[in-house]
Amino acid sequence: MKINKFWLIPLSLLALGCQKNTSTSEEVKSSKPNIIFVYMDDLGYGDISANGASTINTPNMDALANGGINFSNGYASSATCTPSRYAAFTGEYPWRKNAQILPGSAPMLITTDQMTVPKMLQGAGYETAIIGKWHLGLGTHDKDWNEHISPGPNEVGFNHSYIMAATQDRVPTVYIEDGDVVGLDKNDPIQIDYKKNFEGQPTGKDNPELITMKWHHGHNNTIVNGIPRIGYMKGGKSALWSDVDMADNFLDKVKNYITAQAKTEKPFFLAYTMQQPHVPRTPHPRFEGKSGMGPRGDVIMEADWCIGELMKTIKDAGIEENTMIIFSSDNGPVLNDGYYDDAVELIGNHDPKGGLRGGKYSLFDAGAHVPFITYWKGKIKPGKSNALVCQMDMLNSLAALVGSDVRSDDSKDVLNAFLNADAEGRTSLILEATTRTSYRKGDYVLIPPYKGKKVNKQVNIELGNDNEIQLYDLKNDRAQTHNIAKEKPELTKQLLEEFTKLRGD
Ligand code: NG6
Ligand code: CA
Repeated sequence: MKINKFWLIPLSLLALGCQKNTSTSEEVKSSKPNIIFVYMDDLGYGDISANGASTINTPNMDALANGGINFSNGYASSATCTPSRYAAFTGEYPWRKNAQILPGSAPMLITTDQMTVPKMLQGAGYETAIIGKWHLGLGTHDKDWNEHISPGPNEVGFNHSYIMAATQDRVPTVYIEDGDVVGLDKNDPIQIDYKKNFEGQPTGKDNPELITMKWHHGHNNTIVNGIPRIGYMKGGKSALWSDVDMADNFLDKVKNYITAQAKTEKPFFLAYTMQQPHVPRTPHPRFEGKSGMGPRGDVIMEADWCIGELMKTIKDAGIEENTMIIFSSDNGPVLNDGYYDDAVELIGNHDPKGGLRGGKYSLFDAGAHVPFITYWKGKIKPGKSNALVCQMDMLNSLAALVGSDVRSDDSKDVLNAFLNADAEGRTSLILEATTRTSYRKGDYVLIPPYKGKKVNKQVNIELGNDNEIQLYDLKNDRAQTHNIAKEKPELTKQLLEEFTKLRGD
């Protein structure tokens, strides 16, 4: 058969195009792309439509999932925020430090002599920043919020920080930029107390007439913007944030940072740590009522829009093909986390857990098994991966990527899995939920016996506690409905031994 010359050119172009799209891990190792870690707060595995959500639409998160690698076995280290963030940024298991949900007044958990992802990247020539939620403690025990607050993110590797100290439901309800409260009037100093109220200050508990969002459990201390919070705060009026503008505010800072950095020679690392869909869920009026699922659905749509804006910013700055994105969430989903906001009532058919068992706070899988996506236009070939990966692996994997020789014992170099959907991840992982730990090995997960209630009734989540040891085969039983510990005594024994050894108990 005669080859039609007409086809030769397009075919060779096609081949070139393919080549570009299928760079192997080897080719990109020791390259220094910009790295953006997009970290959601309490977003469940099933909350994005790319992972099966059908009543909620997340086109921009889906674009990352479908244009990058979407992991079906991606984990936070823990089922709550502080420990997960600790592991993600330090590459160390959080239970080594007994990391637990911190009050807004807590001193910083990461010590200034510890290695962190941003510090490692600084060493490799990166400019680094965090914009959004912090929740790893700030300063020391007796810090003064009206003075420069240190140590903070800037002392553990971030050249720039624009953060909220803890969570949206905890005081202080102010932004802190590079260690200083933004917009503070020194004549109206901030006072914070997590134990007792300041005299004469209204609270959610005593002044229901002043609140616009009703508390369900906890969250009945100082009222800010009509929302009763955790902890007591006095003063700082000119610095108080506006809840409905929080997403736009963080996004604005993110846009400015990226646009400015793109003009420099240096690569950058940006942790964009979003506050959604953690409580209190306060969508900007543009998104109010948009999901039909109440504020929880609305803020997920708002966050999705923010991610669309983030991608536009990257494209406009001309750095789309030189920017790697890692998208994930700090822990699994919860509906009622302390306020009446219709999350339970309007959930309909939506399953934030995506078929997993448990949720936030739980040792069952939905606690830490979260959306996990790596995206890098032109470098990462789109695909679905079932490799086991954890946010804690960022340290060793990104070090391998940028040619740094920093490594930690707990973090694993899963760079190949980050870049290639067919590559393998880690073989095992210890998971944590409110001080308890479990052991995932391959497709099995072992949960040792724990005393304590089986269900947290306030949030209506199964916690994973049982008097019996539990073993599940997630490959054949993703929903953890069948405890096979008795059917597989040898395997149970072997995993328990491994787990005990790894925990060092
Ligand atoms: C809990 C809060 C919850 C949430 C959580 C932290 C109560 C009763 N519950 O203590 O609302 O703030 O802490 O969430 O106060 S996390 O995502 O930052 O871990
Ligand atoms: Ca969280």
